[in-house]
Amino acid sequence: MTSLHPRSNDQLAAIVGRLALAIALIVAAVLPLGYSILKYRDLADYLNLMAEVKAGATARTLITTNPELWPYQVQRLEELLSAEPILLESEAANIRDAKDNVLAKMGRSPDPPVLRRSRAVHESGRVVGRIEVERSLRGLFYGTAIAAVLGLLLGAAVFITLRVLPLRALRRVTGALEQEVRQHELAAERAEYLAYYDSLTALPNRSMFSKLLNQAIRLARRDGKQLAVLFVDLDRFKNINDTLGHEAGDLLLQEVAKRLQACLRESDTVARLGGDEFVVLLPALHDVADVEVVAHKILAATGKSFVALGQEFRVTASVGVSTFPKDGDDEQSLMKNADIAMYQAKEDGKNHFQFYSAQMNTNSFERLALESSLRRALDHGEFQLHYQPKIDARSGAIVGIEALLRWQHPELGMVAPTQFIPIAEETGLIVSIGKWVLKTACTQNVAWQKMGLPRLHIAVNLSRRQFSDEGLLRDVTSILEETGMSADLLELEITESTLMHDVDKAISTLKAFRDMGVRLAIDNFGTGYSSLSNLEQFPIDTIKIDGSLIHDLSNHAENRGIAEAIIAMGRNLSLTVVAECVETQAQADFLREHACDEFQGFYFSKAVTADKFAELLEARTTAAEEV
Ligand SMILES: Nc1nc2c(ncn2[C@@H]2O[C@H](COP(=O)(O)OP(=O)(O)OP(=O)(O)O)[C@@H](O)[C@H]2O)c(=O)[nH]1
Ligand SMILES: [Mg+2]
Repeated sequence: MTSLHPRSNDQLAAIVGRLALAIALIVAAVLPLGYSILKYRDLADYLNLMAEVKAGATARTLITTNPELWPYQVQRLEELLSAEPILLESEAANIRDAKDNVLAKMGRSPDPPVLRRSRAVHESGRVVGRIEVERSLRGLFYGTAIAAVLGLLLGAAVFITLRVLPLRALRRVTGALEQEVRQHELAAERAEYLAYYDSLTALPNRSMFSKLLNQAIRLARRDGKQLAVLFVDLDRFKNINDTLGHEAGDLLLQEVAKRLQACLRESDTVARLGGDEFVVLLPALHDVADVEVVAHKILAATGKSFVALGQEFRVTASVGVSTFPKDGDDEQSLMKNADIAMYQAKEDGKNHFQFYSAQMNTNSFERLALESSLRRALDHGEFQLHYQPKIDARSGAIVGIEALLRWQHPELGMVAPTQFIPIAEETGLIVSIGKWVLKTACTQNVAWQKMGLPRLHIAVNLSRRQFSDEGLLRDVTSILEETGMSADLLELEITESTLMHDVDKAISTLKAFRDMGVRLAIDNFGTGYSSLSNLEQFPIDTIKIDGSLIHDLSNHAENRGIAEAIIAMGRNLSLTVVAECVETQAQADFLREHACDEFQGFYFSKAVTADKFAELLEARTTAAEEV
């Protein structure tokens, strides 16, 4: 296909033209030349014949005549000549004697140039004279001239035919081929478009962005300039798809694409990486402060309301920024770090922008490492449960247990739950980890009872994801069956924020547990989600005052007020009120004074292993018996 270059077409046309000219010239030359050669030959043959005939006739006459007398017989000779075929006007015939003198002549001397042919006349074996026939060549010249004109005309016709027709055919063929080539080019352009552009928004895609970014990095490096990469991800975009449908989601993405383009300069690039994720390149930055201006513009542009399918709604975006050369000097690190910064912006509450910092990377590396080892932790038996006693505020006896998850990482040592629970929650691993916790706690409690230790209820924490997991009720039921622990010995602790997430669903789940006989506690109570008044609607047995309130009891009158109110209300609702994180005598005294039911905290005991807990329980039981 590439051989159909316009230049090669021109070359072909030139060759055809030259060939046509050569053939036309040959035709133009051959016609007069052929004519003149043939005519000349005819003429020469004719003159030869004439001379022959006349010579024969003359010789016959001479047989009866004495050549010596010839000069006197001119009359007779002329008669001889004219007795032969009539000469044309342009022809003449002569009789010459042996000395070449003209003896007799017939006809007017023809106009020059003249073609002559002669024959010797013999007499008794001796040449006695010659017969000469001549003819003017002018006729031949005129004929040749006419043939030349005709030749030229024919040559011209040949030239035109040979030159125009093949070119027209060539043009037809090349036209068809060019069309085919064009179609191929269009298909190639389309393929290139699909390879480098996003079909939904018509923005450049990841591959195109990668090219542009690499180019911009090279230029910035050469010119000693900076550049910025901004990752833009819409916040809670899934909600839009879920509530308004995928089609509205698509319209929104298209609108966001337009708005992003509109708030950028022509030299900037915006691309769609996929889903609700866009990326912006600000090349050749003079000042990093300019990035903030653009980031604000992006947030403002996405934050304005949208109308889709007749409904008005809003979305926000989170933006992460990395700059060259500070945060990375190649495509990969700039993209990764902008992504990390964007993640951080999401973590920090979304709807804002965040510049990358090296600290984030450490966090995300750690996070990544934790995530992958967390996946193996269950199979490798790296989880343990520690048990913390709940103490009766008045008697000081152990009246309950809380099972607390610990992760003994093979390299990192003990990993705090605050570090890994959010990851387990996000990755969904929490569901299987949660089942393990439940089963282990129940098994352990049953084992202690078999050892003759008191019958205590054991509390297990449920995370938000576990609580909303469809299989939770089924799992709890089967674990109780498997381990043989009585349902009334199990207490499930759910945080206040989990309950408030979807109140109706929470109430129905809690009721189902209540029907099974399982106890329910609200954990971390008092951190501000629910008002005390709506506590009534939840079928619960226990509220646990959040540790942060207890911690600041002595310094904050406000906290003391809240704690007092919680305890009072708990009593009103006949709930058991447990104070978490009790660490000092003063805290214990205050709580006891206000009739808090149970304590948990370092003041009595930290969370310990199963063996230690058994010892603790045994010691307390013995002490109580002795009293
Ligand atoms: N309508 C539409 N939705 C898409 C498209 N591609 C991906 N999505 C959806 O976009 C959502 C992107 O999810 P995320 O950005 O991870 O989640 P999010 O809901 O925006 O939450 P955050 O970003 O964490 O605030 C997913 O629900 C995808 O199903 C698309 O082409 N059209
Ligand atoms: Mg998103």
